[in-house]
Amino acid sequence: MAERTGPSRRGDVPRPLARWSALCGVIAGIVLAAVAEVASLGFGAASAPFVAVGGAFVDIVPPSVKDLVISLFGTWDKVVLFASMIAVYAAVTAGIGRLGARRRGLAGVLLAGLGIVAMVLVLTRAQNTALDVLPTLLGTALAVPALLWMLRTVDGLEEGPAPAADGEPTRAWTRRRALVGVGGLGVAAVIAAGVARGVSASRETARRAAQYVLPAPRRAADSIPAEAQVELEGMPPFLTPNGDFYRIDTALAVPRVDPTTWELRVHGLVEKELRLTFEELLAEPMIEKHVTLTCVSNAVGGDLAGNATWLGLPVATLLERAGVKDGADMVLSRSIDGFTASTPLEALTDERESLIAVGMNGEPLPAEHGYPVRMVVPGLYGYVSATKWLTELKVTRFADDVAYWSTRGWSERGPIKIASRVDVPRSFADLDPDPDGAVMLGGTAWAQQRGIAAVEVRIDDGEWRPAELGAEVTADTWVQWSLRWEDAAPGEHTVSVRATDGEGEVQTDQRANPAPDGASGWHSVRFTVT
Ligand SMILES: Nc1nc2c(c(=O)[nH]1)N[C@H]1C(S)=C(S)[C@@H](COP(=O)(O)O)O[C@H]1N2
Ligand SMILES: [Mo]
Repeated sequence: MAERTGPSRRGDVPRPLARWSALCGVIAGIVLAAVAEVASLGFGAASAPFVAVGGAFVDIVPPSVKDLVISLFGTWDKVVLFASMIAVYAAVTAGIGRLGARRRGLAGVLLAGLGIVAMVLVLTRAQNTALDVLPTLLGTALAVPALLWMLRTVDGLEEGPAPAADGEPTRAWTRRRALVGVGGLGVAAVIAAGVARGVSASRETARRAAQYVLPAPRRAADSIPAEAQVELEGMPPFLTPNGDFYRIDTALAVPRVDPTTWELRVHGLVEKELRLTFEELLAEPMIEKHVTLTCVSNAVGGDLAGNATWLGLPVATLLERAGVKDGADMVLSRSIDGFTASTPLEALTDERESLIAVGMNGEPLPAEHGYPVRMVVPGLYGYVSATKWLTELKVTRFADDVAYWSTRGWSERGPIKIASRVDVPRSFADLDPDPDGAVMLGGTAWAQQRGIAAVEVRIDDGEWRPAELGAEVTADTWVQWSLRWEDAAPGEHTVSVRATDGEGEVQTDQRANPAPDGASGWHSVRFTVT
């Protein structure tokens, strides 16, 4: 075999041994993660080390990185994060293993150190208790001896020429046995980790299916007229189905909140502190509203916006009951996972009727969207208002408290900017004109709280033409638009769109990035008329 002929040396470790040792490091890393994954099934979802390390990473990355990742990968951000973490983890553990070819003890110490770092990060997660370090501790406690054993085994492979003596295993035999042992351990660990992930995913699904009966609203939302939906292939549905609703949050494991033990605490600058159980909340008079949520990270033309019918209790009801003290100007809402949002007090007490929501499109909130209770505040970006897995409302002042994203470079207030986008055609699509030589264009526009008064469309460098608007349902929902372009000339074109809100403000063409307070600029799409 080639690797046996001339031992090409790096340091004094033969290259094949270096490769074997690196592989041992990677497998020991997998053992650590797999044991911890399996053990974490008996603990909280955020006790799995990858989830905790990823969560800590999300909390410390600068906003520009978050912005970049979301603009590149949208709601795939979490998949990208996990894939990068696995790549980094494989590289680090390979390095540890490689080092172990010469210094076995040091490799063991480094791997243990890696486990300890993960344990510290597990402890920093808001949902975790001290017990949640146990899965990682167990994983580390098994991975270190496994690493030492593997390193010893592969080292034996390189120890001098070992001609087969009588009754002595041949070199080939030893090699095969080592390969089976080390490889088998790796395969078993991968399978165990996969099964554990699968079990925790199916638990998620089972939990999602756990339903309770939502109370009937004391005041139902207006029914949505058919004309709200522009009938054009490729247009999004006016109401976004729960399964298609964009999801943006810092939670790598969806927090598991048990409604039977859930409690909402209202405190801070109030006359009387309140505590409300889930049962008590469901007994409150609920109302229903159509509201379009939008993420501040949404790029021009992006799809981080969704429209749903929400069922909930007006936040104002609780604030009134608690009695807000003079001087308060903000409510800091807190999630079970430690996320916080700073919402101006007036947005929770004025006529927009912000909700403590329990229902989304006629169903209990899906786990990803805040089960069992979240906030829905018309007119403000999600990061300053739409706290999911809500547990606490602290009445306070902007001068005294800072929310999660505001400490990471985002604006402390986040009113939603006017936005409009082209949904049909998609970029670089080919459009066939109809028999009369026309093509249909369509899209969506929103300016929550002000409403959309007009949408204009420009083709190439032509005049702005008024688009036809679908029925406006409320000022807090998006509006669909369409334009029939007569005499569409064959060839390449660019369509641009801009909206005017209910207060007469025309959407600016001034380009701004999402950070620190939302993107602006006109959306354009290039397409070809065939
Ligand atoms: N607990 C918690 N709530 C959160 C967030 C979060 O990271 N954690 N993200 C907010 C942001 S930035 C947005 S845009 C909305 C998105 O809500 P959705 O995922 O239901 O669409 O949730 C908000 N609520
Ligand atoms: Mo967001």
